Amino acid sequence: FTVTTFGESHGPAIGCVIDGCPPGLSISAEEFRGDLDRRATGRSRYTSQRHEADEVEILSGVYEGRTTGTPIALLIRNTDQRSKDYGEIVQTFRPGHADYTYWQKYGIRDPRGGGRSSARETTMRVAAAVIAKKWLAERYGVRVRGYLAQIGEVTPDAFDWDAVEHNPFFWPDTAQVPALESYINALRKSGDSVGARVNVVADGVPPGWGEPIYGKLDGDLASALMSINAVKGVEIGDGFAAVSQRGSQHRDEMSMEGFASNHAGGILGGISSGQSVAASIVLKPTSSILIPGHSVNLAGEPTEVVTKGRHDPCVGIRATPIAEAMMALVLVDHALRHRAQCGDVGHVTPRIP
Ligand code: EPS
Repeated sequence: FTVTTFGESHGPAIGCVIDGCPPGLSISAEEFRGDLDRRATGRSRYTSQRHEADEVEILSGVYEGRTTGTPIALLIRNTDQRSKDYGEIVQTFRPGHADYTYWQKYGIRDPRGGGRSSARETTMRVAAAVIAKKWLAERYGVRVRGYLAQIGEVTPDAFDWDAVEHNPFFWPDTAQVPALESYINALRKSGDSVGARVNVVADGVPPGWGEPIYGKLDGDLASALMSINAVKGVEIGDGFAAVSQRGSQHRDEMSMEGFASNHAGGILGGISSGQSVAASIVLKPTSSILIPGHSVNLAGEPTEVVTKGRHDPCVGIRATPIAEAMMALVLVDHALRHRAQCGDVGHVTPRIP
């Protein structure tokens, strides 16, 4: 199950091609709406105010509402792009942006804003993962869910999965939502941005997914999650907190009633243990801010950059569905690989619940 995407933020369209999806899965264009809306800009006051319809067209790989096993091509036309020359932006390297590295690599500046480096690209990952999530749920009962676990210095006081889908922050504590609203409003007024942490968990993953060395489940997850725009850190299970733990604390003891804890994040030796697969990502504060910053221009002269436009004060707010998508895409690929090599799971004992 592989996905490639194409398109630029300010081009005519974005899209993806999914290879290796099993045949027979029922899917319709309407089913993409939920997750695409969760990720989209302009759906609340606390994200970028670019208004995109994000309507999916299924171009191939689906016949009479079912996947055929052939490549699935999905397309979303950009409807609120600004294709005109970005003028000032194209002459300078915005600090913290990919402008400078793209220039050093390709020697070409796409005059249409962030182009391929824009988080707009993540739309197609979320679209592809709608199919992955559905197959994982139907075939194995796997559910992939995420939430915002920290924004700036604020962490949740309480945790409730039900709260997560009922506020624009994917925040697990409803009581804190008004405070978060004020926090983001003040941040926007100050012209600055802030980082965030997103946790993502897959329940129902059977033991056995992942490879021992090349293609470890945690290795592939780390790579997939790190590939999300603005991600600067990835943790599996306890992650970096393990530095101060003892072995007696970190190892997850077992009995036939189950695992006593899940410090490992559901992965041992690169292979799923049957526990929930848990990962965490940190997204940097958005680089597009109204506070002037020093940089250089194409002529090599010093310059000051202020990035105006329709930007997110915290890109992490919209990252929850993206993190879920990347985890689902890794899991579906490993599910198929495991099935191909070992057949279906569940034939060895003892099996810890
Ligand atoms: C983004 C900048 C903004 C966001 C965009 C991500 O776009 P624009 O170039 O239009 O100002 O709106 O996000 C999306 C369009 C999207 O669908 O996620 C960036 O620099 O990453």
